[in-house]
Amino acid sequence: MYSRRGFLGTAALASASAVSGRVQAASIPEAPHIDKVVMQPPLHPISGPDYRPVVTLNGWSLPFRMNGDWKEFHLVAEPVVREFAEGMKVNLWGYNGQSPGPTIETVEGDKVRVFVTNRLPEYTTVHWHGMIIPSGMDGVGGLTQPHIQPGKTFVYEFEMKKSGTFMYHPHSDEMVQMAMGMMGMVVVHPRDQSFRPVDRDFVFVMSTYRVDPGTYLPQVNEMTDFNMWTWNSRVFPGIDPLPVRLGDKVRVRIGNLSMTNHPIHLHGHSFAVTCTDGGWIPESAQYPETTTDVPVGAVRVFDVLADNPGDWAFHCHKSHHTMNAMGHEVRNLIGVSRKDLARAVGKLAPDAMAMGSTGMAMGNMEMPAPDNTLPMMTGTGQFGPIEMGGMFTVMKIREDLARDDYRDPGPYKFPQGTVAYEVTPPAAEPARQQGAPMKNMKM
Ligand SMILES: [Cu+2]
Repeated sequence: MYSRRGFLGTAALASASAVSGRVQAASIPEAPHIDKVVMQPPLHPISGPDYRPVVTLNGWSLPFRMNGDWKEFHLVAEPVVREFAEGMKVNLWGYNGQSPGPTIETVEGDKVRVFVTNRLPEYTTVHWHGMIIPSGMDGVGGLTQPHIQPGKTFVYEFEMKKSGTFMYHPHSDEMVQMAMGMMGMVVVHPRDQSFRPVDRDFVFVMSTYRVDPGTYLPQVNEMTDFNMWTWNSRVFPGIDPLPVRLGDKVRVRIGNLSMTNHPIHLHGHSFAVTCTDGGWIPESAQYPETTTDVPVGAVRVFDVLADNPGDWAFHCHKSHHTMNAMGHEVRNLIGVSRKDLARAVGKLAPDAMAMGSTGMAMGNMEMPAPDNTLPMMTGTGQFGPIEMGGMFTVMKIREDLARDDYRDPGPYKFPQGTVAYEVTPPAAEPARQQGAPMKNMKM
């Protein structure tokens, strides 16, 4: 990667002809750059109205600077390397060192100026999904603006007319650029701090990739057969947990820029969807759920009272989406006699291993894999293998968390006597006579 100093110099030079008359090229703000894959601490506002900042799973919020009464951000579209989970790195396109790009966090009524510098090998634009802005700022290449050529910088200027949760992504060679991971979230806090305040506020965007085992680049022409189901371009066990203090009111903002819907499910609680990319849902229209479907090209935000301590699975309910690189060519062998199968296969291939006749539970038996891919089902909890992948993480609700502490609190210490347990069956087989009266049962 280039150094920050070198980058700023060339960016200012390259963009001199592209910026509008209202802004001088010399005044382009610094473009912060992060390539860490863990959630960065919330970015508390340094000026303007106060708000409780969001945290981005495995990501960060983009710092801004004030220029008069404008909030100025600088996005740099560029190739990045993203680790999906330990053992797998993928060459993606993103913004400011990461894919997805940083969350852009502002306040309702803010005047926002976003500089976009293109460091990709092809042109791009940025579209502001769900935001009410002038047509010429909508970022649809060819329709509302010229495409941003490589090396050039464009400026988007608009007022944040309404609060809520929105997304950004290119509207320029869209199929390729979205399949390469170019996307991010926009959070606009209400100007009135008493409007539906929460204690913790998480945000992430869902995207999917097909990265064949042993390769490092997504297949951008893939339409349906993806094998990497990601939250912020991470898969279990690489997705950050959601640490929550017992009793906190928690907001989770979920964007979907993948090519299919994801029914997102939280264990141990019921929640209400309070906001979409269209705006806040009136209280009278909210209802309790434990799973909410997030359609393609949409945002769903739910609020939940974290009143049940523990380690709570939080995941997409399509079971194929909680797996990593999975071959779909596997035969279904459930119910097939393992002995017969082993004998039949053994004749053809003496070294073959018959497996999966009682399901696919493999426990710790991870087989040797090609370079740069991930086991289909993986991860270990305090009681053994978790056997998940893809869109799965854990909301960790603890009594003893400090207010702004987002560090992983480790596994839950279950109070004695609260964990499902094994019983020892009686020594003799219980009688199972059909229709026999209970009193005749011999124990
Ligand atoms: Cu899903």
